[in-house]
Order: sequence, then C-alpha cells, then structure tokens
Amino acid sequence: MNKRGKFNKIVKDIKEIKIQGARNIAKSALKAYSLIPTKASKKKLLSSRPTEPMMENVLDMAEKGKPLTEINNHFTEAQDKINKKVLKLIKSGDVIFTHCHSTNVIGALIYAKKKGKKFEVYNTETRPLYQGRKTAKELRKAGIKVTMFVDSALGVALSKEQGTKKADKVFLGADALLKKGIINKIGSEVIAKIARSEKIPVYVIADSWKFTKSKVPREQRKLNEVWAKAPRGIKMKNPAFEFVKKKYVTRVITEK
Ligand code: RUB
Repeated sequence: MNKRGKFNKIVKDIKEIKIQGARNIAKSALKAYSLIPTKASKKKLLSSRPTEPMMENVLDMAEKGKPLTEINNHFTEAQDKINKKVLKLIKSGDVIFTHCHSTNVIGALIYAKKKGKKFEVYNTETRPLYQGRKTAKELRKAGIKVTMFVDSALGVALSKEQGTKKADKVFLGADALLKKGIINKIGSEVIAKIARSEKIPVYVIADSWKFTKSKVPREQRKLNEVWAKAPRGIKMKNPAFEFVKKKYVTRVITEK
C-alpha cells in the first residue's frame, strides 16, 4: 500500500472506531501525519473524531517540528508515572468501576495487578459500540476479575443492590481535560453523579496532553450505530461524549 493508501486507512479506522480512545487515536493520527505531513492531512485527521484535543495537541507539536520519537516516548513515560500514582490509590479488596475503554485506566489497572494488588473491576458494556467488551477482555487476559454490566445497570453496580458489592472507586478515562471539568464517553456524567450521591470517589485518569483551553465540540455519531434499519419516523440521538463537571470529580490523575 502506498503512503496515501496507508493514510486513508488510518483515517477510516479512526472514523469507524476500529482505532478508538484518545491516546490510540493521537498515536495513529501522528503516524498518518508523518506519512503525509500537510495542512490538509492534519485537517482531515482532526475531522475524523471531533472530540479529541490530544490528537490536535500532538499534531500541533509534529507540525512545529517536535521529533516523532519524543512525542511517542511521552505516551509511555506518562503512563508509567500515572501507573505509580494509581497504585497508591488502590486498596486491597477494592471494587473499581470503569466505563468504556481507556488505555490510561486499563494500563494502570494491569500495572496494579502485576504489582500484586488484589481488586476486582466492574465495567459497563458501553452501547452502542460495546467498547466495554474490549475492556473486559483485556482485563480478564491480565488475570483481573471483571464483571460487566449493561449500561442501564450502572446504578446497581454503584450501589449495594441486587446482590452486588458496592463499587469503592470509579476510574474514568478522559478525551478532554478542561478548566471546568472533563469530557469522556457518554454516560460518564451520570456515573459521576450517582457515585457522588453514593459517596464513591471518582478519579479521572488521563495523560495531561488531553488538556485544552479551546472549546471542544461534542461528537454526534451515526444513528445506524444505535438501530440499523430502524423503522421510518423514529427520531434518534447518538451523542458520543459528555462533559463531567469538576465538582463530580474527586481528583484528576495525570503524569504531572
Ligand atoms: C473512548 C473513551 C475513553 C477516552 C480515554 O471513546 O471515552 O475513555 O478516550 O481513552 P471512543 P484513553 O471509544 O469513542 O473513542 O485513556 O485510551 O486515551
């Protein structure tokens, strides 16, 4: 495949969520940009997922001439620092609730498991694209006990209901870190609100390169992800992300 073909394939995979999550998107966008480093390709990449400031930050750095290896090394170095901080947070016997699929969260959980921490994870399947299944598979593969809930059962997972243990902590990833809060997968705000009413701390685990001062558009995705071949006349909405106000977040854990 030539450079253009490779570039288009990355854009397509980002659009179709075959490549998903802020960090994976940023890394792949960087790879695509390095194949065709033009303003037009930057624009095309940015429009592939509108709610991704980390991709924008990374492409800005590349455009200004920061070496690719330096940018790529950052991702690993930041994760290592985050892992060490998260390790201190996890107590023996904890039930940790997470949502969607975040490499920053999963990386920290797998590190904690390797360091001998005993905990289990509750996660949501994350309709309509089921990124939660990916999370459950990766955690299971790492030997972590994981229980997946349908999204609408998140109230059960966060409280002592119907035979479940109450979650002790919520770990959310982030697509954007803002002054007044964070943006993450749709459902994150309701999770944070229930956690607050149940007095469960909410930790946002995210690389600081997700921070932006710019206004971040909220991505609306195709309706056929929700209901393919839906009968005519039914109005649907498929918002992909939502804003979680700072007051619902106990702490944002970055590498800094
Ligand atoms: C993924 C999602 C993740 C953040 C953080 O949404 O909301 O929590 O992107 O991910 P989508 P990471 O599947 O729609 O991209 O920690 O991997 O950067």
